[in-house]
Amino acid sequence: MEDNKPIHEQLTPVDPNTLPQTPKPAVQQPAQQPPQPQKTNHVFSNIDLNQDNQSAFNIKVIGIGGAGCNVINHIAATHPNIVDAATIYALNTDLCSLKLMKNVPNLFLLNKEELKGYGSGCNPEIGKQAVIHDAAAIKAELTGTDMLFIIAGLGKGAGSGGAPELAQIAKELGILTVAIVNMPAVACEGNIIYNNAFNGLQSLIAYADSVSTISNEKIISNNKNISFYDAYHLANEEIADIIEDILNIIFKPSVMNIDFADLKTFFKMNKFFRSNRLMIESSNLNQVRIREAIANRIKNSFSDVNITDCQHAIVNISLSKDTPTTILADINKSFVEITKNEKLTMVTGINYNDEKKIDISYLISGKNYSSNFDNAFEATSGATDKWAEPTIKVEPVVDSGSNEYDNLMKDVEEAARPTEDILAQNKDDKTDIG
Ligand SMILES: Nc1nc2c(ncn2[C@@H]2O[C@H](COP(=O)(O)OP(=O)(O)OP(=O)(O)O)[C@@H](O)[C@H]2O)c(=O)[nH]1
Ligand SMILES: [Mg+2]
Repeated sequence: MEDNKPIHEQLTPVDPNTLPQTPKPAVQQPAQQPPQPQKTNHVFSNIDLNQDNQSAFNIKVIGIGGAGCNVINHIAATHPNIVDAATIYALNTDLCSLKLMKNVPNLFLLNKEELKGYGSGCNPEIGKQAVIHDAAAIKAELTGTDMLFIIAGLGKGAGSGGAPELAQIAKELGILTVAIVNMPAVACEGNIIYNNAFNGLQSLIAYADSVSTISNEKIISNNKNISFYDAYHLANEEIADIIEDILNIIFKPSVMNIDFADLKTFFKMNKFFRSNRLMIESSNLNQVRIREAIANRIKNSFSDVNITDCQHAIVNISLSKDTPTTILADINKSFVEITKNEKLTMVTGINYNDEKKIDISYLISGKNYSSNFDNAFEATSGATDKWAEPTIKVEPVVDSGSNEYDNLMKDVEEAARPTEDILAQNKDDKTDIG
């Protein structure tokens, strides 16, 4: 009997196609996702690292007057880093001075129409009027500039009168303006030149954000028997180095970076500054050695800006990779001791070098300038740990209320022919100056 078959044999095989189909669960469609970024190519960046420096910042260096032009000529010949980073200009009322320029692309003869390239005859008023005459062209050229360096020797016409006018134009355009000027040696050039320089400096500090003075007198007394050529060469080199160090801060990235904004704050807050660079061997470093090195560099620099009690320092340091971290505190302590200001703010930039040395370039603020540099930086008892109070001297060498001053001013008026006379005379002169 069929029924006696074991159960499993009673079952007839079933064709699976005949079985009713259980509905398959609907395949879950993924929710609509926003397109996924492609990890491999995506970058979040809005800068172009290949952009050249000049287009990142618009920086100009203008030399005005004979000394200013000489510095620009020196920069063109010896400081390619400055030429790469900034546009350089030589401006003068004196055509002969401009003819001496080599590889300075921008040469501008001030008030060419009326002065005819004859110069300003030691008369600052002529220098001033020459810039005013060409103010529209200068303004157009300076528009869009981020930072302007004005370089001049103060004491005669074009520089003393023209540099403050340039600074005024730059100020109106909102340009960060830094002037580096040579002050004359009274012993070599006399009181008239010194008074012109003093008045020029007073006008300049009214408009420029910050000014550094380089003293020709200090160069001469620091280097007895130096030749005239070498003295001016040293001054020109010191000015070029200051510009190069500032441009390095703007353009050279560091691991601990100081930037354009730090510089802007520094220059906006401080009417005077001085700047130098120095190198210290990195072996056997200690705070005394560091302070001695910085103090000596300050003492030997040609600036006569008084830094006692100053508020700010910007210090850019390149050090070997094994330099201990204590170096920063040592440098800070050194500046505090030298300036005698415990509240000194030091903004520091750090980079590395592969040599056993520490390169330091610093900008240090000054409240004033002191023509009496010997007193200002005379160390007491032969050591540089104590500093004598400087004699601050921001006044004409002759007291402005005295008879001596009145006589001096008469001399000045006689020595410097009045502007109108020169302009009138030049008007009749038909010399073609090209
Ligand atoms: N360091 C340095 N200082 C200079 C140089 N030439 C002149 N000086 C100084 O700068 C002062 C001004 O001189 P100049 O720049 O020649 O005068 P200027 O502005 O051209 O004036 P004018 O010739 O009257 O238009 C002088 O009294 C010197 O003390 C130079 O080549 N280098
Ligand atoms: Mg001149």
